[in-house]
Amino acid sequence: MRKFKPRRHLGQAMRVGLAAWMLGGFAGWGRAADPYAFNGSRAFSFIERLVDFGPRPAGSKALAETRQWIVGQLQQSGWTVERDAFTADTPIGPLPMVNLIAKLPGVSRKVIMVAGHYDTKRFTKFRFVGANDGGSSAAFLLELARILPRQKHRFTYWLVFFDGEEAILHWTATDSLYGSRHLVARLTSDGKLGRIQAMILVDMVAGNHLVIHRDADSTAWLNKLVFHVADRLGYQRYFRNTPTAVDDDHVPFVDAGVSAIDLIGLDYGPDSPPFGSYWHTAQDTVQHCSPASLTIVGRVVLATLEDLNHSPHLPP
Ligand code: 1BN
Ligand code: ZN
Repeated sequence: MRKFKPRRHLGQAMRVGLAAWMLGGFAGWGRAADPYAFNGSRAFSFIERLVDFGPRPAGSKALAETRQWIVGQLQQSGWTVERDAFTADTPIGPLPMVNLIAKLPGVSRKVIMVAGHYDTKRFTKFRFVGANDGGSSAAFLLELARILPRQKHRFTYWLVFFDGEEAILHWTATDSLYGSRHLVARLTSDGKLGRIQAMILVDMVAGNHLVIHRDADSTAWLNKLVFHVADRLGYQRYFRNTPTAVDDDHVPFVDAGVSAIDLIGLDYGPDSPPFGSYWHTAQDTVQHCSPASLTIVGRVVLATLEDLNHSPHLPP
């Protein structure tokens, strides 16, 4: 893996890493954490923090507080953050929504986007904290935000946190995907959509029992690449070549001609596949999430980004 830090920092990092490895090795604590690797435990701790904000539906005070915290984390990691604010026309009236776009310039102005949603579905009859559904995607992006600035990369990276992925009442073409539909419209009118070479969407990637089916609506070459990377890493058990189509934030991008893939862990909970019995219930809690699942998806996404950065098939 190519590192981006000056040699002085690398030397220091290596000395610290070596000392920690020796300490860990001698004490029998196993290998020290690689600072350039995706740390599922740290991502899991971000989920715990997000859940502490409580239910986070679009337009809520809790989501505004969550957003402020996310922006602080991204800025600490060295990203420039843009707020894409808009008013969504929903079945319960106009709601203020805000997508967050964190940017990290590369050698090229062409963009690789990694995205997820940070809102949780609005439920009135029970308390829904969305540890996996809404929490895992935001936490995943925050962990990536800590790693990517340390790596050499050809493309500009955008980490996008979508607001209003969830239906306010019942999922329809107009009551869902508010943030992604808005961003596609804005980038189209700004003439910037064509800069995006690939979009990788993550959703529900922390469930204890991780299974990612091949999404039939995703772009074929990206599916092929990501599932090939998962094979290479020995993760065939988790990335299954069983085509399943799910409406999610990648669809407005695919429809607008952007190459995009959805990595969504549908089998969340013991029964009722393909969605799992914890999905959209009070059972979507940290107890049903696992750092190991986040690590698996994190490794696959990081290795995919590495492949994309070295792909001769993408424009410079
Ligand atoms: C994912 C998480 N989705 C909602 N929360 C998208 C979805 C759309 C899932 C339709 C099932 C059906
Ligand atoms: Zn949901």
